[in-house]
Amino acid sequence: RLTSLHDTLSNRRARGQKSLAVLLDPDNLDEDGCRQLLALSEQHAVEYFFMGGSLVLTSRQAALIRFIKSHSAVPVLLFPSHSLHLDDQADGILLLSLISGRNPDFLIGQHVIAAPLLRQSNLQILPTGYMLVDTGRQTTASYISGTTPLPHDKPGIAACTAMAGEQLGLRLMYLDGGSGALYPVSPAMIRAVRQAVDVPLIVGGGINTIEKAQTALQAGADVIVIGNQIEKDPSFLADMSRTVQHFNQTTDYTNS
Ligand code: 1GP
Repeated sequence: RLTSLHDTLSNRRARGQKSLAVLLDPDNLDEDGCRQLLALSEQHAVEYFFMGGSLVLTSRQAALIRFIKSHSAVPVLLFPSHSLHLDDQADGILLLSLISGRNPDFLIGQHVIAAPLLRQSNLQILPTGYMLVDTGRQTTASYISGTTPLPHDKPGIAACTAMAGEQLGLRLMYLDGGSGALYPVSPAMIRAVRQAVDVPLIVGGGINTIEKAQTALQAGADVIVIGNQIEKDPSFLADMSRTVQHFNQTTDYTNS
C-alpha cells in the first residue's frame, strides 16, 4: 500500500524541502504537556508527530493519539518498537526493519505478527530501513533490540546498509543515534547515506541545539526528529521550526 504520506515525503525531498518531526514518547508525556505541545505546533511548522519509544511503560499511547487527533491536523506516525504498539487511530506507521542489526525478530519477526492487523487497519504503511548508530553510550533501543549499532565513525557501513535496504524495497531510511544520544549521527555518515540512496532520509537522536540541526540538514537529512530537547524545553520547538523554515526558504528549487 503506497501512500499519500510517502508521496508527500518524496515530493518534499525532490524539492529539497526539509521537515521537522517531533517525537512524542507516551511514557514522558501527560495530557497537559501534550496540550502545550499541540498549541506550539499550531504556531510553528511541525510536519509530523512520531509516537513511540523503546519501552512503553504506560497505557497512555491510545489516549494520547486520540487527544492529538481531536486537537491537531499534524499527522501522527507510529514509531513502534513492538507489534504490540499498533494503533489504528494514527495516520500511518513507520514500519521499521532494523537493518543495522542482525536480530531476525526486528528484521521480519514482529512484522509477521503485525501483518494481518496492519492489513485490516487504515494505517498508511511507510516501510523504513531503521539504522541505529553508536553515539557514545548504549541506548535503550540497542539494548532492547539486542543489536549492535553501526559504528559512529564508519560511514561506509551505513551507506552500504542503506543501499541494501533500498534495494530490498524500503521506502525511507532512518539514521538514529537513539533518544538522548550523547552526540548526534555524524555529518559524514549522513552525507554517505544521502549519496548512497534516493529515498527520503530521517535523522534523529541527540539533536539538542540549533547548530546540530543545521549540520544534519546541510549534510542531507530530509526530516529531523527532536524528542528529548523539546520535552526539556518546549520553546526549542519554535527555534527548530524557524531553522527548518529558513533552510527551506533558501533551498526551495521551485522558487529558483
Ligand atoms: C530517537 O530520533 C529520536 O529515536 C529522537 O531522539 O530524543 O535524542 O531527540 P532525541
